[in-house]
Amino acid sequence: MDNILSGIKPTGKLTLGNYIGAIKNFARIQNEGDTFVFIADLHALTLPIEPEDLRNNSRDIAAYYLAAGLDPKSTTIFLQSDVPAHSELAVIMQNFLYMGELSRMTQFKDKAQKMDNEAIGLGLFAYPVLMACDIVLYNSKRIPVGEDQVQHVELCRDLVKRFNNRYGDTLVMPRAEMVKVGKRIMSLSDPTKKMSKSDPKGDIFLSDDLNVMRKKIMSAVTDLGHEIKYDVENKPGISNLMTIYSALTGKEFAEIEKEFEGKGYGDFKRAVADAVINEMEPFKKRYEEIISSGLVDEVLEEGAKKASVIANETLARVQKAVGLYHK
Ligand code: ATP
Ligand code: LTN
Repeated sequence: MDNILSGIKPTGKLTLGNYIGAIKNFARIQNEGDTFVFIADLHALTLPIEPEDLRNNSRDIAAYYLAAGLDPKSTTIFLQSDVPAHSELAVIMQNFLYMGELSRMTQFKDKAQKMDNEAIGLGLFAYPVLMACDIVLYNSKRIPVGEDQVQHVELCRDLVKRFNNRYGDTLVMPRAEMVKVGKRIMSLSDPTKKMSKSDPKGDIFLSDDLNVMRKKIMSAVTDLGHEIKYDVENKPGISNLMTIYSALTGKEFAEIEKEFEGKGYGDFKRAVADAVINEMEPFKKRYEEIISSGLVDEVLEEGAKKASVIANETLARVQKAVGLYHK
């Protein structure tokens, strides 16, 4: 069975995009291999963040993982910063990814573009180096992510190839995989933009009250016309709502089109809101119970211990391969 690994950076409140594109899927596939799901807290430091927010966001993500059904018995859940091998490996691997390719990363270009050139940290530029280390440390073959992260996994593949060519078969080749429906949930206020926790316009947050979620869906931007039809080009708003509805109910697009034949946007939005609330109500309840139970600390402590074993093995293998003395 192939090792599976993914992570989320605790930069803000999680969105319905994170839930559909990532978390819900992690829980679905966790028993298909040795699964590692972590909180990329070191990655969250690549943009300015208050210490208190970073701490709270990290704990929140762990609780959401558990609430979504990730089972600590089958999935190793941990904090990236609790496993020092990530940072140690990054210092080695930064020599095998190049400035040219790092500067072509879409995520870097997008984030850097919004910043003053003088204040872009080296960590933001080197983000994919650390991410590649996250992946290779666990001999991971399957990397479930949303569409925006595929480019980073591709770069990790380049690194693995380069490293193995130079030093022999040391690292396992990973591959990104995405959910069939929902790999890129769009903003409800601008369905041409990704729903993103760092650009919260048009987001549904997992922490929103259920009635706020309903309101946001009812006022989502829709398109000209009145037909419920999947057509991303001409009907980006309705197509996005159909994607959310399909991801949560398991219904195919054709089935949804049939269900709402002759009905209007209002009827459809009500059904989408019901589907979201159906899913979120028990999920949020579990989250509340977990947050107040003390379970998070326990799970993270156990997870870091388990993760360290395999991470340290890989680190030692790499140190030896490159010729670091005494290893
Ligand atoms: P940020 O805005 O801080 O860059 P984000 O909301 O894009 O964050 P990440 O932490 O980058 O979230 O993503 C966590 C996981 O959720 C990744 O696998 C990412 O691809 C996925 N994801 C994020 N946004 C969406 C979305 N709108 N639709 C589907 N998947 C998503
Ligand atoms: N960059 C990812 C978070 C992340 C990740 C990883 C995902 C960090 N390391 C390794 C998959 C594998 C993000 O922004 N979601």
